[in-house]
Amino acid sequence: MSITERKREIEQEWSSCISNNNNPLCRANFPPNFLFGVATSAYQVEGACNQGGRGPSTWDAFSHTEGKICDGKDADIAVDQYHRYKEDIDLIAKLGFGAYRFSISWSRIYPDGLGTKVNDEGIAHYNNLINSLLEKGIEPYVTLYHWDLPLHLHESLGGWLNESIVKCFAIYAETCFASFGDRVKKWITINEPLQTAINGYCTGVYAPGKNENPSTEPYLAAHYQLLAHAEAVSIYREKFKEQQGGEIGLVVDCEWAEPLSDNIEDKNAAARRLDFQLGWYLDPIFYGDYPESMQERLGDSLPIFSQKNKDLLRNSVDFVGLNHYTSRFVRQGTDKQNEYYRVQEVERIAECEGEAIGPKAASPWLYIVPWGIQKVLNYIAQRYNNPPIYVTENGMDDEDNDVSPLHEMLDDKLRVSYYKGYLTAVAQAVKDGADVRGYFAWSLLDNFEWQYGYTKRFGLIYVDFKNGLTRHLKSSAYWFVRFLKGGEGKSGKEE
Ligand code: PNW
Repeated sequence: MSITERKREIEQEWSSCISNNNNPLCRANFPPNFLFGVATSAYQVEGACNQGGRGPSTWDAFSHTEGKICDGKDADIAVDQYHRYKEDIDLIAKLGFGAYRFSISWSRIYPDGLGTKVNDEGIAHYNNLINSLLEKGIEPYVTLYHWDLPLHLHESLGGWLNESIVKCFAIYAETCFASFGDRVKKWITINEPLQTAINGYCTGVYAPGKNENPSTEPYLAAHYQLLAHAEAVSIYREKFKEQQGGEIGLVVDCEWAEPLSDNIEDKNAAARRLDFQLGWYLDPIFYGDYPESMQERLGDSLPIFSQKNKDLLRNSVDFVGLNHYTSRFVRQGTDKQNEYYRVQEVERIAECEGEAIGPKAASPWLYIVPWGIQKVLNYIAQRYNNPPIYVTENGMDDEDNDVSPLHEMLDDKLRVSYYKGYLTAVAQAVKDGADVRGYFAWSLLDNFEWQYGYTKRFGLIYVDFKNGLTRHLKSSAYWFVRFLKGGEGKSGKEE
């Protein structure tokens, strides 16, 4: 079947499903207690890399290595949220969001990661951030690890490839629970362990940039991230949960994999693709081991869980965090792109014979496919017995551009339509019965987009990097203001 035919089929299904429901999209399409927030991560926004006693992270070293970041930039200053957090919190409040998902920089708490001496200035910074959020009625959702590993842990132990990192993470997590848990009620251990495993240890496009052992290291790095997650959760539940009354989860990411045709090879390929993204992390947590398809294909390259590991992992989430941006058609085939796809024996298709799965955003991997998020949410609900889910990231990027005047850059019509489409699909998944409790837009503001530096802009708020990092609301920010107030959220900037 051609991509054009398959796409037409799905889009017909999708539009009839939407037109059967109350349009246009508005806040009232979601349950009254459904939470809306915005998200960022420490390395991408904080800056102040040598201030406040922070130790270096693997991302500092990586971004300072020539050729790793496409515009040659780093996040030494980023958008300077370390100093401007009050201004940014005022903006979150002005937009009307009820929650802010941010991450703690591990090397601000323990500069060398070893967990011997805590950095009080780091603790003080996050206390200020958390207290300022609470003063404005904004709930903190705190990620402990969003990719910025203390450099010393990489250099001395080999980072995520060494089992002793589990203990280091546990000490760091415990310090955070003890210091902030009286006020933080939602914890996320690790952000997207998949991206760390693949981009950090297979393709090497993320820190620490390893690609020498692509058929083994990603699986080790994933294994120790899972064990570190489970250890932190067990500490939280044993020592803090009863008194503090919070919840803890893991954030996974998944592009939807839609079989290109109804034939069994393509359906199996799509199922494997989901196993190699989601099942890799969620099967050990909900079912006690890696998916069978991974065990079969990876053999000895896939580490083995001891009975003790399995017991610790089992049910180690109070909620699932899902980061979702895009989708692909999938068929059985040999994708030569890298070892990770080769072993899955899947071919991912975004464009074929001039037809794409959806309109393109700026990042080469990001196609706009609103129906995909409904399918991922329903898939998680079905496969894992309907756990509580938060969409912890969703959004799209525009290309940075030196030519267009500011007012044009601010009028981000495509982003408004992205959010309308994806939120419609989330509301639909809720109606289908998925237990989705909240949704976080990525991102509050333009920031350091990893290997793309500052060339990609994901923000609801524009950051003017040439004029003192001033913040300017985009049309999408105004759209959220109206949507969150309960209006219809028509596009454009009318206020
Ligand atoms: C997420 N993919 O990463 C991260 O959590 C954010 O820090 C990041 O800024 C955001 O998405 C936008 O990129 C992803 O290729 C990166 O499918 C790449 C993919 C998915 C998620």
